[in-house]
Amino acid sequence: MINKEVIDKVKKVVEDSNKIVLITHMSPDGDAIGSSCALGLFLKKLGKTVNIITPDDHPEYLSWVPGIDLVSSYSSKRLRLNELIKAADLIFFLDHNVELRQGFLEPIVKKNSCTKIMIDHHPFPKANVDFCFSRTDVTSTCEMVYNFIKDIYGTNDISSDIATSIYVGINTDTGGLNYNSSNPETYVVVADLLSKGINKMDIHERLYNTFSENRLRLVGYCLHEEMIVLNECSSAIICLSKSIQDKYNFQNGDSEGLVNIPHQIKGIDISILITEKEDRVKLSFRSKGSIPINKFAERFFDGGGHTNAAGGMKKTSLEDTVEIIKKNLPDFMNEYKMNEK
Ligand SMILES: [Mn+2]
Repeated sequence: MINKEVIDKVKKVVEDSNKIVLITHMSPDGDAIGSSCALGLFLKKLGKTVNIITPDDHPEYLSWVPGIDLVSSYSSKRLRLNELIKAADLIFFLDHNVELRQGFLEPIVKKNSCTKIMIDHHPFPKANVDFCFSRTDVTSTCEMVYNFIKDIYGTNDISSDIATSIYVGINTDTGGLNYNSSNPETYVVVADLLSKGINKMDIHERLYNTFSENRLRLVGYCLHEEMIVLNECSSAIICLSKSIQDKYNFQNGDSEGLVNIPHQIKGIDISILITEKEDRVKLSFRSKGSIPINKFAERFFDGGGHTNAAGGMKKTSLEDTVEIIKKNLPDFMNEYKMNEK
C-alpha cells in the first residue's frame, strides 16, 4: 500500500498535469503495452490528454489491446513525437527502471525536466525520477498499475477495457500465471479484474493462438535444426539467423515464447535464444529456480533483467556468440553451484 503522504503528492501532480506522456521500454511486450494502455485509459477518464510512446514497434499480436490507439511508435513520426515529449507536463516510465531501455527516446525524455513517475517491477531501479514505484515481488508492471490506481483512486473507475489491459501483462509476464505468480495477492487482483468483466478465455486466445502458419513452421524448424543442447551445463541454445528469418518471412513477435520451449526438456534449466540482427545479435535468457541468468547476461552481453528472464545485445556474429556462451557457461554454472552450497 502506498503511504498517505505519497498518495496526496501524486494525486496533486496528476491533477495539475494535463499533457501526460507514458513511455515503455524498447521491444515493448505484453506487460509494457498492457500497463501503459491501462494507465493511459484511466488517465484519459480523468480528463487528461494522454500519449503513449514506445521506442519501437509493438508486436502485431498486441494490436487488439484496449487503449492501443493511444500508442505511437518512435520508429515513425519522430518530429511529432519529439514535440509531444517536449510539451509533456508529466511523464510516466512503465515496465523499465533505467533510461537506457528507452532507446532513442532517452535523450529527448531527459531534456524535459517535468515530473517523472516510474512504475516497474525490475530489480535495481536506477532511473532519475521524482516518484519511484518499484517492487520486485509482483508479477508485472500491470499488477503494479492496478495497485497504483487502487491505492490512489480506488477501483470503481476500472472499466472492463482497463481491466483487460491490466490482465494482459499479468498473464504474459507469468507465462499464463505459470511462473513468478505464487503470491496470493495476484489472484485477488485477478478476481477483481474478472468481476470487472474481463473475458479470460478470449484474452488467452488472442495472446497465444493467433500466430501465422509461417511462425509455427519457423518454431518447428528452429527446434529441429537450430537447437544446441549442452547437457553438461543443463542448457539449450537456439540460433535464429537472418537467413532463417527471411526464409520464414519473420515478423516482429514471431519468436515470442520460443526461448521458453527448451525448458520442456527434462533437466534443461537454462535456455538462450540468439536472434541475428543487422549489425548485432539480440539475446533472450531464461532460467529455472534460483539460477541468476541476469548475472550472466550482464557479465557477457551488456544486458540484465530478472533472475529467471533477462536480455542482452552484442556486436558479434552468431557463431562467435555461441562460442562465448559455450566457453563461459560452465564456469558460471560452477560458480552458481558453489554459491548455492
Ligand atoms: Mn514486465
